[in-house]
Amino acid sequence: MLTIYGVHRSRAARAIWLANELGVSFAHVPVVQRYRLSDEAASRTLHTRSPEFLKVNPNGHVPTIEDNGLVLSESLAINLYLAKKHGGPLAPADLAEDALMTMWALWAATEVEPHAILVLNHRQAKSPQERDGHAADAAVRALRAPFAVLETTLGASGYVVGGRFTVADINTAEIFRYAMPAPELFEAAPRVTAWLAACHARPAFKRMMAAREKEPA
Ligand SMILES: N[C@@H](CCC(=O)N[C@@H](CS)C(=O)NCC(=O)O)C(=O)O
Repeated sequence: MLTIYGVHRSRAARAIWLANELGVSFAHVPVVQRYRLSDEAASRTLHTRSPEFLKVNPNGHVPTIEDNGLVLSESLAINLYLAKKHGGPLAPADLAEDALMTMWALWAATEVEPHAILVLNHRQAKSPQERDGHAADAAVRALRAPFAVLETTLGASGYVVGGRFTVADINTAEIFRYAMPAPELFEAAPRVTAWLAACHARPAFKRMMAAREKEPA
């Protein structure tokens, strides 16, 4: 039995979207980020610094999964594992595709996510005091090159790897989603825009987002 730890309003969304795509049933443990809770709320909510959760992931981060005794963290590694375990079109068809999917996951995590998170945080922070326009603009500038790389990659087939929708699209799309508060990046990259819209039109993504909307913001 698969258990996914982490609220939908976290990187656990990535694993939940993939599990929905695979049609794999799972138990969901909605661990909340500690920083989102007041001390009072934290005393009655399972969160990322709760002692019982730290036993599962000493890093104090979600997502984490447990799958028949395997405990795994890091959202993109979780998705690669689940895709390979269950097979089918989402999974790599051979060693070369496996290598490419690993490469794109590491690329997205290292070249894109640090900047995309800054765009999200500084353009979408709830309070204007938390927004730093200069930091957001610098992150947008840093993202122009990776957006151009993905734009070229998608030109061949419309997908990241293998000419079909795979776990590589899910992992990459979930990171590019963070950059959505920067429409100027998408205006300059029509294929990336169409690809992300197609990813977001998938029933499995919509199901995850519908559950996410029900959670407190
Ligand atoms: N690289 C990790 C990052 C995990 C991460 O930072 N998760 C955030 C939620 S999206 C978290 O758990 N934050 C809680 C905290 O820092 O207390 C991954 O992709 O899984």
